[in-house]
Order: sequence, then structure tokens, then C-alpha cells
Amino acid sequence: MLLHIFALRECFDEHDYEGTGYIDGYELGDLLREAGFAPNDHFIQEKTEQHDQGDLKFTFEDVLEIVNENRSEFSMDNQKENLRQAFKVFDKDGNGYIDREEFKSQLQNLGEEMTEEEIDDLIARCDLDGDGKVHYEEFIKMVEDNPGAIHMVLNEAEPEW
Ligand SMILES: [Ca+2]
Ligand SMILES: [Ca+2]
Repeated sequence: MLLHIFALRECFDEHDYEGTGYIDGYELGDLLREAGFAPNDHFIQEKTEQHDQGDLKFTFEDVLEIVNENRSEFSMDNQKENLRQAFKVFDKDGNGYIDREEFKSQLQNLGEEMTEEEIDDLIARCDLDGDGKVHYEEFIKMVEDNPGAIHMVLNEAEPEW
């Protein structure tokens, strides 16, 4: 958790490059994701609305408070569980790995328009042992290395959070 706070501070300062002491509401989601958290759009919208006092500015303390209040959701265990759910969504036939067809159809479900080459490329990047399939560990690794991917797969797997 402490490491996350450091990451959060760093990302906050990057967003607040002018040193004003606050970020704009629309930056909250990106900030949390860059700091290694995995909130979905619904969560961000809720927090933004709760926080809205007209100006929609978040100080670092505001962001920290949101993180602290949602410790359980932000914990790695919970994130792992969410990722496990997401993996299940991709692994449609439940045989423990994602093959090319499953990858392709799920990306289409998520509204990701990708060419055949892009899909091949994505699989190649995930497929660390080169057997042409994406196993759970490979999936986790891919998602952890790509904050944007966490966001994408978790939004689908955990619509209510
Ligand atoms: Ca499968
Ligand atoms: Ca593999």
C-alpha cells in the first residue's frame, strides 16, 4: 500500500505539472490507473459526482482519501480476484487458457476494433512461453504491464464496481 501512495504522489505531480495543488476531475481515473489501481468508469463517475462542489478539483489529499476509503477494492487480493473473473470471461470454454478465437471474440465484445495483425501481435506479446495460447499467469503479466488493459478487462468483468 505504501508503494502505491508513493506512486500516487508521483502521478499526481505529473498531472499537476503546473504545481497548482490540484487535478481536474476528468483526470482522476487516469491518475489512479497510472498509480497502479484498477477503478472502472462507474467507480470514477461516482467518486467524481460525490466530490463535485462546483469546481471539480481534486487535491492530493482528496485522492488519498478516495484510495483509503476504498482500500478493500484497491487491495491486490481483490484486484487478483477481479482479474481471475476477467480471465474467465476471456476463457469462454473454461479450459484454462485463452486461444486466438476467444481473444478475438472477447476483444470484439469489448468494442476493440483490431486487425488480424494486431491480434497476432497482442497474443505474441502475452504468450511468454510461445505455445500460441495465453494462460492465466501470462494474462496476469500482460494486464499488470499494461494499466490500460487492466481498465479494459476489469470494466467488462466487474461492471458494478
Ligand atoms: Ca479457452
Ligand atoms: Ca502461452
